[in-house]
Amino acid sequence: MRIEAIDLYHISQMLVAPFVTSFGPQQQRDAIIVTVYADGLQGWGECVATNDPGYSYETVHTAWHILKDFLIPALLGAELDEPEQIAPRFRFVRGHPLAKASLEQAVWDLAAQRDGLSFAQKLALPYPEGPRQRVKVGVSVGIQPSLAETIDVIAGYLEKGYGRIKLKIKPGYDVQLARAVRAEFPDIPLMLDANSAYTLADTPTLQALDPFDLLMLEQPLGYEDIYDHSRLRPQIASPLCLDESITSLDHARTAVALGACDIFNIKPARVGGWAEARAIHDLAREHGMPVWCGGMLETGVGRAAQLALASLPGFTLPGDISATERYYEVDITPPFVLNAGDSTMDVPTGPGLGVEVDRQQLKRVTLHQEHFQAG
Ligand code: NPQ
Ligand code: MG
Repeated sequence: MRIEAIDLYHISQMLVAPFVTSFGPQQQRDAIIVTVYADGLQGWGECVATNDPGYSYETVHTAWHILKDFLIPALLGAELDEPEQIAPRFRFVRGHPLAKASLEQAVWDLAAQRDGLSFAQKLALPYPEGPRQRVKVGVSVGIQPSLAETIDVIAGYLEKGYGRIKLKIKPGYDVQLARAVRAEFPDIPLMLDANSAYTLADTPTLQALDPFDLLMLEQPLGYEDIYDHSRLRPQIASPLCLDESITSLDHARTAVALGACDIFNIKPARVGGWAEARAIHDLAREHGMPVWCGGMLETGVGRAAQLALASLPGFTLPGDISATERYYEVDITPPFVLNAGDSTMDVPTGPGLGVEVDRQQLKRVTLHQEHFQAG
């Protein structure tokens, strides 16, 4: 494949409800949609960087800069056979995994189309069992204005058929939240995500979550920390999951060696792409650790690729992948829906991502676009 041209679209969509985490509220979801053209085909990718450097240091603007000034020039005109060649080609740029992953996603889409495979089939080539056809999913609930509203919101999602609830917590909004939710819903699969809002000094608070039979506690400590998590883990009963601090296979190996966690949340964007995400999945599998696919409030373009990743055999826990209506009233792809009977979503089966982008809608939500052509 010769990479002939690339388009970037800075888009902005309203969320159906504000998404509040320990680092603040989000009402408007901006993202960058990427199109890569090669051999008469076009591949789509999504950069999940946000407006603020909260979850990651990357923002829509830093990602645009890194894409435009470094990654796109390194890709235009290149001859590539497989998407696994992208990460080595981008190694001259340190960090910026969210920017890198967006182009890698588009190249996976291209290569899968070329091979007449779905993204999931292409990713699952190393595994004799192939990809799953549907994947277990759950919903990630932001911090609500009150406990009563949290209970109502959870009840609404359970009614829609979601079989796993994740709640965001922060200091002062944790133990009483878990107690209230457990009192109302004694049996639901429930997990909490702190997005790095605590330190080891908060160990007593984190221990006070022990009685609530959590599926896991996600990223309680520093976003770059692995060592303190390894010290916390034997002191709490809740299985410990790392998100923010696993930004590469190297970090995942360190976490395994230190015994820092029981579970990985794998987000391809956070680790610089689907090849690295799959390698972390393989490492976890070798060590008998379950993994699940995290979410960044993706558009349908990103959601299709999340579903492909979650179809790999080691993704045994429900992912943060929800129906389109949980995020957007109208999206740039046809809506993804929940199979309410078993809290699953179907993995797209068409060639590549297997979703059609609605170009009219893309145009409507685009703030700024730029075209890059091989010289
Ligand atoms: C997590 N996501 O697992 C993240 C983090 C996150 C679905 O829980 C704007 C857009 C703000 C995406 C804040 C979920 C965000 C964001 C947090 C993602 O930690
Ligand atoms: Mg998280």
